[in-house]
Amino acid sequence: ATTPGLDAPTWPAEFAERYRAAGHWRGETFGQLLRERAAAHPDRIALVDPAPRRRTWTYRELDERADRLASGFAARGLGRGDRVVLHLPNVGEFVEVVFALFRIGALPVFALPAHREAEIRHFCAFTEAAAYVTCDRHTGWDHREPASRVQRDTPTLRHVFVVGEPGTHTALAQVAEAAPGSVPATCPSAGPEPHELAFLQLSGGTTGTPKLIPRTHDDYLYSLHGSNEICGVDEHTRYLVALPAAHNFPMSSPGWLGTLAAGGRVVLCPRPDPATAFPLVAREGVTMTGLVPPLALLWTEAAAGTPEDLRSLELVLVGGAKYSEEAARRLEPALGCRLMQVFGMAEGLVNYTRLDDDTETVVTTQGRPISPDDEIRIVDDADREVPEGASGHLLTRGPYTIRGYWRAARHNARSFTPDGFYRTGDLVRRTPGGHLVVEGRAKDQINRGGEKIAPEEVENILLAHPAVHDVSVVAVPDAYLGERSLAYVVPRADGGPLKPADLKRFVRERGVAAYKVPDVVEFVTAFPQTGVGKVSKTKLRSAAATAPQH
Ligand code: J2J
Repeated sequence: ATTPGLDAPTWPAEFAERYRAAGHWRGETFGQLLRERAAAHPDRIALVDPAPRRRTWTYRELDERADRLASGFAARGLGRGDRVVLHLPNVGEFVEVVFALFRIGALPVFALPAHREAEIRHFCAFTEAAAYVTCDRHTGWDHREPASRVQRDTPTLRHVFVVGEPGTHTALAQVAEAAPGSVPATCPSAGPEPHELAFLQLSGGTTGTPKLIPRTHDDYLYSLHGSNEICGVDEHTRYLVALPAAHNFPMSSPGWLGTLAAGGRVVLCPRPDPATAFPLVAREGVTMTGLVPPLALLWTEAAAGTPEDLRSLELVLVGGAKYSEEAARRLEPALGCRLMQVFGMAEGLVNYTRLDDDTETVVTTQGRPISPDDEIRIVDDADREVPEGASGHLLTRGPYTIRGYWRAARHNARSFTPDGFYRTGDLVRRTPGGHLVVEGRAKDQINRGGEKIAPEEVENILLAHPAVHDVSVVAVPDAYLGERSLAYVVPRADGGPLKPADLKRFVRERGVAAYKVPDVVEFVTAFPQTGVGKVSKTKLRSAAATAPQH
């Protein structure tokens, strides 16, 4: 089924009816949810942004700010269905803007703070974005000039809003400014319907450009309520957003949106390192957070020597990449809190270990699905079910897993089965207790400590270098990150001398996120081939894994 205006396949009517009848889809929108929370407990603190000076928002203030911004956006012609590329670090304005856009039915497109001009350019062009929201400077980067260049080249991009000093653009603060008497108490335009899109999330990606994931109010809210129940999120929860707020994990598992849905308190963390995060945990009484495995490792190691009081921490969720069993065993004693593993994906399906699981299950599995209506199939290369307990490709379908990417018909035919199962590209097995264990990956992707790299994207960049004849980018095991990226390069015979640093710089200068720059570049004369004359990534990966110098 495809809904007009949705630009993506959606759930067939019989599934939608089932999910509504089961009470999964409640017919609620994010705009309404915040309004209700604000009415129920207006003076409770919803949001804390600690840096550079501590700012707080009560539920009433957040609701009012979202309304003001929504009115300002609407006055500037933004409305239902318009795409708005959002490119902000963990600052309070991020949350304000998201709820303002939810309220007018405009769709945030969640760029990551690490993204640079090349990615932003693609998101704006591909989504035909009407606006781009960014900040003046972040981690030494000035975003305003790239924004001007992107706007110059993107005809649909009518607005650039900037948090901080706007330069030639519009200050976000000005959008929310009330011309006296002109701001209505509530947002003027009709809000979105619960079955409509709420936002576009980014896929980790296996192709040259990342695919966009269309999530609806109904389906995403269901995943939040489910996650809250499993993680015990309630009004006493204080959730630290250590990872980038735009990422699906800290947004929804249970994340800052889950915490707000439960009436809890969200504490934004500007950087996830222990030196920044631990004092915040202590000062703000943080009870819960979500970390990728390399950070969980850092936190575990730093806990012993810290003068900070971490006793408020109750639960740390770890996911995004495989967490080793021995690292998992050390977390609870070191941090004095519970561990939960989470295996999720922005496309939908999220698995958690449970609070009442025994330690063995928590440290050796990646959990089980949120919903009884999450359908799991584990299949072989020919899509036949493997024997129970054997490893195979994970396919999934359910009340919060998309049926197709946004405006990607050709790719959808490959990434989804005809009956609507999403091909996750993950290799898993199921334990007798029903938990999933992630055994590997069939998709061509590098998982660099939870940051996903599509080799094809990096290969395309390197192929544009005049001295490069051919290139293949693969993952190499790394003790800290889990995986790093290695680019095997066949230089052109007439290309002149070429050093690894030249190629790394070349990738960096294309204006892409730093995590995509190959960690290692190695020159070879030819690639191993598969039977059909294609480059064998399997052989390259095993060569990379066994070569001692990596
Ligand atoms: C192994 N691989 C994992 C895990 C994700 C919660 C948590 C994570 C994400 C996420 C998310 C893994 N062990 N515990 O969206 O809500 C790999 C798999 C998966 C891919 C999805 C959430 N947890 N992975 O990481 O969309 O390969 O979402 O298919 O970024 O990360 O990546 P992403």
